[in-house]
Amino acid sequence: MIKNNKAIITCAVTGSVHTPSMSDHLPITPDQITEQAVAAAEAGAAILHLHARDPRDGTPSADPEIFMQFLPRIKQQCDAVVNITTGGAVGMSMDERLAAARRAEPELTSMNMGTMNFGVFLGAEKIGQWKYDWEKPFLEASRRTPMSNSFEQIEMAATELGERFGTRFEFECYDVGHLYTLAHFADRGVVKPPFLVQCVLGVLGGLGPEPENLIHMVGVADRLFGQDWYLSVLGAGRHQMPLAAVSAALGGNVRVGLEDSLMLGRGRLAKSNAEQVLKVRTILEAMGREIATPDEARTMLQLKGGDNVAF
Ligand code: KMH
Ligand code: ZN
Repeated sequence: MIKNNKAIITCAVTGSVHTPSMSDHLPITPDQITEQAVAAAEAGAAILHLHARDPRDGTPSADPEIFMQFLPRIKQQCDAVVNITTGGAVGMSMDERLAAARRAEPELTSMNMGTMNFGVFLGAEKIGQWKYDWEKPFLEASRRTPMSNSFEQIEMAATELGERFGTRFEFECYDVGHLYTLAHFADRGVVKPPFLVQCVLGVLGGLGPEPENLIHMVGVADRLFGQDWYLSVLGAGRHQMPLAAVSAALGGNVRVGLEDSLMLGRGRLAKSNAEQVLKVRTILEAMGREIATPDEARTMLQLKGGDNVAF
Protein backbone atom coordinates (compact mmCIF):
# COMPACT_ATOMS: atom_id res chain seq x y z
CA MET A 1 0.00 0.00 0.00
CA ILE A 2 1.14 3.52 -0.69
CA LYS A 3 1.13 5.26 2.69
CA ASN A 4 0.97 9.01 2.65
CA ASN A 5 0.53 11.24 5.64
CA LYS A 6 -1.98 13.15 3.55
CA ALA A 7 -5.37 11.46 3.68
CA ILE A 8 -7.83 11.87 0.83
CA ILE A 9 -11.42 12.40 1.94
CA THR A 10 -14.00 11.37 -0.65
CA CYS A 11 -17.54 12.57 -0.08
CA ALA A 12 -20.34 10.63 -1.81
CA VAL A 13 -23.03 13.27 -1.80
CA THR A 14 -26.33 11.58 -2.65
CA GLY A 15 -25.98 8.12 -4.27
CA SER A 16 -28.87 5.82 -5.10
CA VAL A 17 -29.20 3.76 -1.93
CA HIS A 18 -31.19 6.14 0.25
CA THR A 19 -34.58 7.63 -0.60
CA PRO A 20 -36.19 10.98 0.29
CA SER A 21 -38.39 9.50 3.06
CA MET A 22 -35.30 8.44 5.00
CA SER A 23 -33.90 11.94 5.56
CA ASP A 24 -34.95 15.48 4.71
CA HIS A 25 -31.25 16.31 4.39
CA LEU A 26 -30.56 14.03 1.41
CA PRO A 27 -29.77 16.34 -1.52
CA ILE A 28 -32.07 15.78 -4.50
CA THR A 29 -32.22 18.80 -6.81
CA PRO A 30 -29.27 20.21 -8.78
CA ASP A 31 -29.28 23.22 -6.42
CA GLN A 32 -29.14 20.99 -3.33
CA ILE A 33 -26.46 18.72 -4.82
CA THR A 34 -24.35 21.73 -5.82
CA GLU A 35 -24.70 23.40 -2.44
CA GLN A 36 -23.90 20.28 -0.41
CA ALA A 37 -21.04 19.20 -2.71
CA VAL A 38 -19.35 22.62 -2.50
CA ALA A 39 -19.79 22.73 1.28
CA ALA A 40 -18.29 19.24 1.55
CA ALA A 41 -15.29 20.37 -0.49
CA GLU A 42 -14.88 23.44 1.71
CA ALA A 43 -14.96 21.16 4.75
CA GLY A 44 -12.07 19.09 3.36
CA ALA A 45 -13.29 16.61 0.77
CA ALA A 46 -10.77 16.38 -2.08
CA ILE A 47 -13.03 14.10 -4.14
CA LEU A 48 -16.78 14.41 -4.72
CA HIS A 49 -18.45 11.13 -5.79
CA LEU A 50 -21.64 12.13 -7.60
CA HIS A 51 -24.93 10.57 -8.69
CA ALA A 52 -27.96 12.47 -10.03
CA ARG A 53 -31.61 12.36 -9.11
CA ASP A 54 -34.82 13.44 -10.78
CA PRO A 55 -35.45 16.83 -9.15
CA ARG A 56 -39.23 16.22 -9.07
CA ASP A 57 -39.20 13.25 -6.68
CA GLY A 58 -35.61 12.14 -6.00
CA THR A 59 -35.64 9.00 -8.19
CA PRO A 60 -32.04 8.03 -9.05
CA SER A 61 -31.38 9.29 -12.58
CA ALA A 62 -28.77 8.52 -15.24
CA ASP A 63 -29.73 11.52 -17.39
CA PRO A 64 -26.58 13.44 -18.42
CA GLU A 65 -28.67 16.61 -18.77
CA ILE A 66 -29.43 16.47 -15.04
CA PHE A 67 -25.74 15.90 -14.24
CA MET A 68 -24.95 18.95 -16.39
CA GLN A 69 -27.25 21.04 -14.22
CA PHE A 70 -24.80 20.68 -11.33
CA LEU A 71 -21.35 19.61 -12.61
CA PRO A 72 -20.31 23.00 -14.10
CA ARG A 73 -21.60 24.85 -11.05
CA ILE A 74 -19.64 22.63 -8.69
CA LYS A 75 -16.53 23.13 -10.82
CA GLN A 76 -16.96 26.91 -10.76
CA GLN A 77 -17.31 27.01 -6.99
CA CYS A 78 -14.61 24.59 -5.83
CA ASP A 79 -11.51 22.77 -6.97
CA ALA A 80 -12.47 19.26 -5.80
CA VAL A 81 -11.98 16.26 -8.08
CA VAL A 82 -15.33 15.25 -9.56
CA ASN A 83 -15.90 11.49 -9.60
CA ILE A 84 -18.98 10.35 -11.54
CA THR A 85 -20.67 7.07 -10.69
CA THR A 86 -20.77 4.30 -13.27
CA GLY A 87 -22.66 2.11 -10.81
CA GLY A 88 -25.83 4.17 -11.17
CA ALA A 89 -28.73 2.44 -9.48
CA VAL A 90 -30.52 -0.90 -9.34
CA GLY A 91 -32.08 -1.71 -12.70
CA MET A 92 -30.09 0.71 -14.90
CA SER A 93 -28.47 -0.67 -18.08
CA MET A 94 -24.71 -0.29 -18.62
CA ASP A 95 -25.37 2.30 -21.32
CA GLU A 96 -27.43 4.35 -18.89
CA ARG A 97 -24.76 3.95 -16.22
CA LEU A 98 -22.05 5.25 -18.58
CA ALA A 99 -24.04 8.10 -20.13
CA ALA A 100 -22.99 10.83 -17.69
CA ALA A 101 -19.31 9.89 -17.78
CA ARG A 102 -19.39 9.83 -21.60
CA ARG A 103 -20.88 13.33 -21.58
CA ALA A 104 -18.68 14.84 -18.85
CA GLU A 105 -15.31 13.06 -19.46
CA PRO A 106 -14.41 13.31 -15.76
CA GLU A 107 -11.06 12.85 -14.07
CA LEU A 108 -12.41 9.92 -12.08
CA THR A 109 -15.34 7.49 -12.17
CA SER A 110 -16.35 4.62 -9.95
CA MET A 111 -15.75 1.09 -11.26
CA ASN A 112 -17.57 -1.72 -9.47
CA MET A 113 -15.49 -4.88 -9.52
CA GLY A 114 -18.06 -7.67 -9.53
CA THR A 115 -21.63 -8.76 -10.01
CA MET A 116 -23.31 -9.12 -6.64
CA ASN A 117 -26.43 -8.90 -4.56
CA PHE A 118 -26.77 -5.35 -3.24
CA GLY A 119 -29.62 -5.43 -0.76
CA VAL A 120 -31.07 -2.07 0.23
CA PHE A 121 -34.55 -3.43 1.04
CA LEU A 122 -33.97 -3.40 4.81
CA GLY A 123 -34.02 0.41 4.63
CA ALA A 124 -37.73 0.16 3.80
CA GLU A 125 -38.57 -1.45 7.14
CA LYS A 126 -37.93 1.70 9.18
CA ILE A 127 -40.11 4.04 7.11
CA GLY A 128 -43.56 4.84 8.54
CA GLN A 129 -44.68 7.37 5.97
CA TRP A 130 -43.47 7.35 2.37
CA LYS A 131 -43.00 10.67 0.57
CA TYR A 132 -43.15 9.15 -2.94
CA ASP A 133 -44.71 6.04 -4.51
CA TRP A 134 -41.49 4.92 -6.24
CA GLU A 135 -39.42 4.48 -3.07
CA LYS A 136 -40.69 1.19 -1.61
CA PRO A 137 -40.78 -0.77 -4.92
CA PHE A 138 -37.33 0.60 -5.77
CA LEU A 139 -35.84 -0.65 -2.50
CA GLU A 140 -37.70 -3.99 -2.77
CA ALA A 141 -36.32 -4.54 -6.29
CA SER A 142 -32.90 -5.08 -4.74
CA ARG A 143 -34.19 -8.44 -3.39
CA ARG A 144 -34.34 -9.84 -6.92
CA THR A 145 -32.09 -7.65 -9.06
CA PRO A 146 -28.34 -8.05 -8.58
CA MET A 147 -25.85 -5.35 -9.52
CA SER A 148 -24.35 -6.54 -12.77
CA ASN A 149 -20.63 -6.01 -13.36
CA SER A 150 -19.46 -8.88 -15.58
CA PHE A 151 -15.88 -9.16 -16.84
CA GLU A 152 -17.14 -7.91 -20.19
CA GLN A 153 -18.89 -4.90 -18.67
CA ILE A 154 -15.89 -3.93 -16.55
CA GLU A 155 -13.46 -4.30 -19.46
CA MET A 156 -15.67 -2.31 -21.83
CA ALA A 157 -16.23 0.52 -19.35
CA ALA A 158 -12.63 0.77 -18.15
CA THR A 159 -11.18 0.58 -21.65
CA GLU A 160 -13.57 3.09 -23.15
CA LEU A 161 -13.35 5.68 -20.38
CA GLY A 162 -9.59 5.21 -19.93
CA GLU A 163 -8.68 5.37 -23.62
CA ARG A 164 -11.15 8.01 -24.79
CA PHE A 165 -10.99 10.42 -21.89
CA GLY A 166 -7.97 9.53 -19.74
CA THR A 167 -10.38 8.90 -16.87
CA ARG A 168 -9.05 6.99 -13.86
CA PHE A 169 -11.02 4.94 -11.39
CA GLU A 170 -12.24 4.46 -7.85
CA PHE A 171 -12.26 0.63 -7.82
CA GLU A 172 -15.19 -0.37 -5.61
CA CYS A 173 -14.33 -3.74 -4.03
CA TYR A 174 -17.07 -5.27 -1.87
CA ASP A 175 -15.37 -8.59 -1.36
CA VAL A 176 -11.95 -10.18 -1.45
CA GLY A 177 -12.63 -11.73 -4.88
CA HIS A 178 -13.07 -8.26 -6.35
CA LEU A 179 -9.40 -7.56 -5.59
CA TYR A 180 -8.43 -10.59 -7.69
CA THR A 181 -10.67 -9.32 -10.50
CA LEU A 182 -8.84 -5.99 -10.34
CA ALA A 183 -5.51 -7.87 -10.43
CA HIS A 184 -6.70 -9.74 -13.53
CA PHE A 185 -7.35 -6.46 -15.37
CA ALA A 186 -4.11 -4.97 -14.05
CA ASP A 187 -2.11 -7.99 -15.30
CA ARG A 188 -3.67 -7.58 -18.75
CA GLY A 189 -2.89 -3.86 -18.82
CA VAL A 190 -6.57 -2.87 -19.01
CA VAL A 191 -6.13 -0.63 -15.96
CA LYS A 192 -2.98 1.12 -14.79
CA PRO A 193 -1.57 1.73 -11.30
CA PRO A 194 -1.57 3.36 -8.87
CA PHE A 195 -5.00 1.96 -7.99
CA LEU A 196 -7.48 3.71 -5.70
CA VAL A 197 -9.06 0.67 -4.04
CA GLN A 198 -12.30 1.56 -2.26
CA CYS A 199 -12.92 -1.27 0.22
CA VAL A 200 -16.69 -1.30 0.73
CA LEU A 201 -17.77 -3.06 3.92
CA GLY A 202 -21.21 -3.54 5.35
CA VAL A 203 -23.36 -3.73 2.21
CA LEU A 204 -25.88 -6.59 2.41
CA GLY A 205 -24.49 -9.00 -0.19
CA GLY A 206 -20.85 -7.97 0.29
CA LEU A 207 -18.21 -8.44 2.98
CA GLY A 208 -19.36 -7.61 6.51
CA PRO A 209 -18.14 -4.56 8.46
CA GLU A 210 -15.72 -6.21 10.91
CA PRO A 211 -12.25 -4.59 11.01
CA GLU A 212 -10.72 -8.08 10.61
CA ASN A 213 -12.25 -8.23 7.12
CA LEU A 214 -10.62 -4.94 6.21
CA ILE A 215 -7.24 -6.12 7.52
CA HIS A 216 -7.59 -9.25 5.38
CA MET A 217 -8.42 -7.19 2.28
CA VAL A 218 -5.38 -5.00 2.90
CA GLY A 219 -3.14 -8.08 3.16
CA VAL A 220 -4.51 -9.52 -0.08
CA ALA A 221 -4.23 -6.19 -1.91
CA ASP A 222 -0.63 -5.80 -0.69
CA ARG A 223 0.20 -9.23 -2.16
CA LEU A 224 -1.54 -8.45 -5.44
CA PHE A 225 -0.54 -4.81 -5.99
CA GLY A 226 2.57 -4.32 -3.81
CA GLN A 227 3.33 -0.62 -3.55
CA ASP A 228 0.97 0.35 -6.36
CA TRP A 229 -2.28 1.00 -4.56
CA TYR A 230 -4.02 3.41 -2.21
CA LEU A 231 -6.44 2.15 0.40
CA SER A 232 -9.72 3.96 0.87
CA VAL A 233 -12.53 2.65 3.05
CA LEU A 234 -16.29 3.05 2.92
CA GLY A 235 -18.26 1.62 5.83
CA ALA A 236 -21.99 1.44 5.12
CA GLY A 237 -24.47 2.89 7.60
CA ARG A 238 -23.38 2.99 11.23
CA HIS A 239 -20.02 1.47 10.33
CA GLN A 240 -18.99 4.60 8.44
CA MET A 241 -16.95 6.45 11.09
CA PRO A 242 -15.50 3.40 12.92
CA LEU A 243 -14.16 1.94 9.68
CA ALA A 244 -12.88 5.33 8.58
CA ALA A 245 -10.89 5.42 11.82
CA VAL A 246 -9.45 1.96 11.10
CA SER A 247 -8.43 3.09 7.62
CA ALA A 248 -6.84 6.20 9.10
CA ALA A 249 -4.84 4.05 11.52
CA LEU A 250 -3.68 1.82 8.68
CA GLY A 251 -2.44 4.80 6.65
CA GLY A 252 -5.41 4.71 4.29
CA ASN A 253 -7.92 7.19 2.95
CA VAL A 254 -11.62 7.52 3.72
CA ARG A 255 -14.99 7.95 2.09
CA VAL A 256 -18.00 9.50 3.83
CA GLY A 257 -21.20 11.13 2.60
CA LEU A 258 -24.97 10.67 2.67
CA GLU A 259 -24.76 8.03 -0.09
CA ASP A 260 -23.12 5.71 2.44
CA SER A 261 -24.77 6.76 5.72
CA LEU A 262 -27.48 9.23 6.65
CA MET A 263 -26.29 9.49 10.25
CA LEU A 264 -23.78 11.61 12.11
CA GLY A 265 -23.91 9.44 15.21
CA ARG A 266 -26.23 7.08 17.02
CA GLY A 267 -29.84 8.23 16.52
CA ARG A 268 -28.70 11.49 14.94
CA LEU A 269 -29.29 12.28 11.27
CA ALA A 270 -26.51 14.20 9.55
CA LYS A 271 -27.83 17.60 8.51
CA SER A 272 -25.44 17.74 5.57
CA ASN A 273 -22.58 15.97 3.84
CA ALA A 274 -20.24 18.63 5.18
CA GLU A 275 -21.05 17.59 8.75
CA GLN A 276 -19.75 14.09 8.04
CA VAL A 277 -16.66 15.47 6.28
CA LEU A 278 -15.88 17.69 9.29
CA LYS A 279 -16.34 14.74 11.65
CA VAL A 280 -14.02 12.44 9.73
CA ARG A 281 -11.56 15.28 9.32
CA THR A 282 -11.47 15.68 13.10
CA ILE A 283 -10.82 11.94 13.48
CA LEU A 284 -8.04 12.00 10.88
CA GLU A 285 -6.34 15.06 12.34
CA ALA A 286 -6.59 13.68 15.87
CA MET A 287 -4.71 10.65 14.58
CA GLY A 288 -1.92 12.81 13.19
CA ARG A 289 -2.99 12.71 9.56
CA GLU A 290 -3.12 15.75 7.31
CA ILE A 291 -5.95 16.28 4.84
CA ALA A 292 -5.03 16.08 1.15
CA THR A 293 -6.03 19.04 -1.00
CA PRO A 294 -7.66 18.34 -4.37
CA ASP A 295 -4.37 19.01 -6.17
CA GLU A 296 -2.48 16.70 -3.80
CA ALA A 297 -5.09 14.02 -4.52
CA ARG A 298 -4.61 14.62 -8.26
CA THR A 299 -0.87 14.10 -7.92
CA MET A 300 -1.25 10.98 -5.76
CA LEU A 301 -3.80 9.37 -8.11
CA GLN A 302 -2.20 10.65 -11.35
CA LEU A 303 -5.36 12.38 -12.55
CA LYS A 304 -5.53 14.42 -15.75
CA GLY A 305 -6.61 17.66 -14.05
CA GLY A 306 -9.81 19.62 -13.67
CA ASP A 307 -9.19 21.62 -16.88
CA ASN A 308 -9.39 18.49 -19.02
CA VAL A 309 -13.02 17.57 -18.43
CA ALA A 310 -16.06 18.36 -20.60
CA PHE A 311 -18.08 20.48 -18.18
N1 KMH B 1 -23.21 2.98 -2.89
C1 KMH B 1 -21.88 2.47 -2.68
C2 KMH B 1 -21.87 1.38 -1.66
C3 KMH B 1 -21.15 3.44 -7.50
O1 KMH B 1 -21.58 4.56 -7.44
O2 KMH B 1 -20.55 3.02 -8.49
C4 KMH B 1 -21.23 2.03 -3.92
C5 KMH B 1 -21.13 3.01 -5.04
C6 KMH B 1 -21.34 2.46 -6.38
O3 KMH B 1 -20.80 4.16 -4.84
ZN1 ZN C 1 -22.03 5.77 -5.78
